[in-house]
Amino acid sequence: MIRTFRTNKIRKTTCLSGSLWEFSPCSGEWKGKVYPVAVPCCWESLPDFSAYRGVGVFTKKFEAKGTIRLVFKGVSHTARVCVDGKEMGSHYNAFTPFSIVVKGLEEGCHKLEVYADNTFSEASALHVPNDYMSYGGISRGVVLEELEDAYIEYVHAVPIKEEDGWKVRTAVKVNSVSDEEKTYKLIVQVEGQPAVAEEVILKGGEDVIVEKVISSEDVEVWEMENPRLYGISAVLSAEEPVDDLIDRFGYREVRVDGKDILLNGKKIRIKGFCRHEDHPMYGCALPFAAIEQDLQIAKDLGANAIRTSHYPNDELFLDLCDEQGIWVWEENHARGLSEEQMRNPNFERQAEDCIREMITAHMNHPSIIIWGILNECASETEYGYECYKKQYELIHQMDDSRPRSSASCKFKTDLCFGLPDIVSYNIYPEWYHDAPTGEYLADLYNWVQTDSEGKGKPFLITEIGAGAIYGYRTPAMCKWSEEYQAKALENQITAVLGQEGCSGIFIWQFCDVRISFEWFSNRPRTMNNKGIVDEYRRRKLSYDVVKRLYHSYSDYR
Ligand code: ADA
Repeated sequence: MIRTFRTNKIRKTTCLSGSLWEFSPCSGEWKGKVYPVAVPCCWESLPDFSAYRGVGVFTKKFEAKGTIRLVFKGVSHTARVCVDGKEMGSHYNAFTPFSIVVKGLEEGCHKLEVYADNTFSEASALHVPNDYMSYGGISRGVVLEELEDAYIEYVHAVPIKEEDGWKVRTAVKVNSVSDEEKTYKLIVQVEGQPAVAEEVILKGGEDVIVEKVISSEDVEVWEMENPRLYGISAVLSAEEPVDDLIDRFGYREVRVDGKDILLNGKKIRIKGFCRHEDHPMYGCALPFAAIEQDLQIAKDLGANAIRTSHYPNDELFLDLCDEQGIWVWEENHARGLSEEQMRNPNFERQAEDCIREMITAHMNHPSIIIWGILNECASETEYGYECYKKQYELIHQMDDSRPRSSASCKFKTDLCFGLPDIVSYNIYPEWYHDAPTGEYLADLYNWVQTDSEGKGKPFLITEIGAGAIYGYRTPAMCKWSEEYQAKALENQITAVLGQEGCSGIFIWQFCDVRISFEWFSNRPRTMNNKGIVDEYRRRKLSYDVVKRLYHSYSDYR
């Protein structure tokens, strides 16, 4: 399963994931041995590979003829793709999609080999030993598309609210896969509105972006209480229809007004969780039902928002958030990189590629209300400042319809608060230090509002929490016990949601997650144990505390 709805009626697509492939490790004790595996999968889920770091090859046979496009929603973390033994392309980063066009295939059976690599080296600036696991494998869906001479890469729809009503800014990217110049008709239609037609002259091998602003009438806005989604379709025709693409979007406006974040004009109060894509049975390759179950649990807890810490998520998750009116902070991939790590020669390109791929793929999701970057990176140094600045500018160039932020842990030394639209902090009073949350937070907030360039901007707590080992209960209420975590969260949530001027909270974190075994810190079980549920989604004592508190605050301020 790739999306929760049908994306093509003309283009022929076959889902290559959701079936058995062959997997073989390229090094180690089991080198060359062939295992059947259900893709998507992380090889850590296979009994022989729970700690394999290296390269592994996934093989699948497919039938095709002519020009095809192979779409990969996520390969962890570096992919090299071969068809019939010939290398066709490569991609870095587990958490963003990519595609590869292969031309001139003879009719018949062909062999696809995907070499996935989860090793750490200078070549990988973002996947580094860290407080979450970098798994190996084809962790998201794979689709085979049969193409004619041109195809539609994306159809973007950005809702714009003006005094006289709603409009949609559309952009359709059409790519030629032929050697000849051809003329096409492109028809774009927003559900219920008149179709817009345009002639497109496409030179061989080139691409064009066709932009239009479409006025909309009788619009229902997308909001938590009524997450109304609209379809947008693009159809490309020559004498006959050649290709199409269907997507969804929502009419909603998110903007910052002084210290408030406004959604459709209402001041929101975020009651959220930071969530890693992680599961003990599936690694980061969560099946659809497991993703939906996480959302059910989050909603039961009274949450209205999820932060996709610390990378772009599977689109199935975003589809479900769109459908259920859940707000999303989506961020590019980076956690806790020092200035030295940001000086890795690959850092800038890999981080910017991640932003480009994230926004291009996820532009239409109404659930995404904030773009985040560079969680806890070197925002206290001059060099770090330049990196933050470039990345914020890149986001703004690609999408000026959403506010931007980044989760800082640099306290009063952060140099970057002049750059984002929202000031966000990760803080751990009552866990890494014992200061009472209320006093600690008030002091930080006052500093931001008086002495920093974040003055007058909205303020969010993007992480707060405490660790608890599932099942460890003691009347001593010491750290790592479920009792301590429950008490700490009670104090933390009450203080954050009671702080004047604060737009909300993302609890760290939804569930316990596996960390890279190479990363050593105060992490019993080689897990980050700050989940409200453990890795199997079993409730800790804090569950009822969070649920009571989250349900007691309204979604708007
Ligand atoms: C940081 C970081 C998280 C996690 C958390 C913790 O703030 O952003 O990824 O490591 O700390 O558990 O300490």
